[in-house]
Amino acid sequence: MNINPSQISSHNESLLADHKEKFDFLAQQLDKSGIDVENLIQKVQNLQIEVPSWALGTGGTRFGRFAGGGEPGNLIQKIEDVGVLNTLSRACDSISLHIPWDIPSDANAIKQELKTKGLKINSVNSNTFQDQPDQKHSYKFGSLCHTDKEVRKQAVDHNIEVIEYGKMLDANVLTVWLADGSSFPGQMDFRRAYSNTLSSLEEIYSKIPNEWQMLLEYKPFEPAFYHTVIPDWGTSYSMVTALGDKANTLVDLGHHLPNTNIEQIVATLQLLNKLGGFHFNDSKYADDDISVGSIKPYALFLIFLELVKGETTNMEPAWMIDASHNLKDPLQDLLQSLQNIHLNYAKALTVNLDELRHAQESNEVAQCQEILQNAFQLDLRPLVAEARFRAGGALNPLSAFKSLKVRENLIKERGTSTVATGL
Ligand SMILES: [Mn+2]
Repeated sequence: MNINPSQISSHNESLLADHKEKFDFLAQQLDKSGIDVENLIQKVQNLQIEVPSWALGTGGTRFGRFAGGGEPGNLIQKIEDVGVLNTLSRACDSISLHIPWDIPSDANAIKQELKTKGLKINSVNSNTFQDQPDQKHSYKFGSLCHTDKEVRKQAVDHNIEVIEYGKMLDANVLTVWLADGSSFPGQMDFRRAYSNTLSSLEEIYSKIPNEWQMLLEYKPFEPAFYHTVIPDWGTSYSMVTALGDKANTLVDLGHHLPNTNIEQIVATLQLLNKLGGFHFNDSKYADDDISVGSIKPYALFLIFLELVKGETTNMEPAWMIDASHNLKDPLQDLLQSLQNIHLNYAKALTVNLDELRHAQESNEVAQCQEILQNAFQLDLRPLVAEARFRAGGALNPLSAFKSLKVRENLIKERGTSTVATGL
């Protein structure tokens, strides 16, 4: 399905007068506080978030999956869906692939489709957390950490194959997330598991092209319930530091124990110049993978504040949503997530960092809190809508999605019983 500019224009027309009134008022207020509105709009427009191929279909829980209709059944259709999202939101100009779920059978056709839709592929993800039908060795007891050298070699070879696919599609990031770990004390030797994993990663790292990054994601538990080989940022940091300059840590918001201070982790990794990537989602209890900003919006704002402070460092992290949905239409959900990312980024940008620093240096604790909460409680929705509108997007992507009957059209094209590959 394609949405053409005239459909977006007619959607915008009905909302424009109301929007202008709200935006003009907000712009005046921001201007009075010394905020450069045009610069803010530009920065919001520049923040593009990658959409992972696996977020386009209905996810499930370990108890069940309730698929919707019109889900993308192949890579071309997944690219089409990200095209629809980007046309509406102007916030996601790239798609992340998961190998083997998205093996490109015809790389040139994929590149052509990406070009037509104005999209690109930044990151490719390996998968050694499940067995594929034609696979010789099982990952039941781990992959890169496995006790058997042959299993480790198979997992290393898979990652190298993923790099090759990525090269064919002009990607520049390999993301490695491992399910490796143990569920019972004594099951695995911590030190040997760490050493085996690092040696395997070194072999993969040796094949990373010069202009690429290799990102190492951490997670404290699940699917392993006693120990995970790379449970936290410190372990990931120790490994990427040992690997070299092209290896960096990836922070997935859901990969922390409850109440972890993620903004501090972001600040520390950025200070150490090792924050390579970001997976946005939200959670209440564990790795819930629900919509960005739906549970803890203030935490999201505080994370963005640290990211904004680190903008002066030379490394631009790879931004991606990593979510999976069982209840909402996955495309509607992604539109909400993209909106919340832009909104909290914009709020963080309004913080006067000099003023904050002054309040911090003079230990004016109440003032520090006022500065942060004044920014967080600003309603910047008209500004984010203006940024999107000027970039050719919809003033209200979610209502445009509904009024243009996107899901109904996708069901008409693809049927009701489609299942997105990999899910
Ligand atoms: Mn992730």
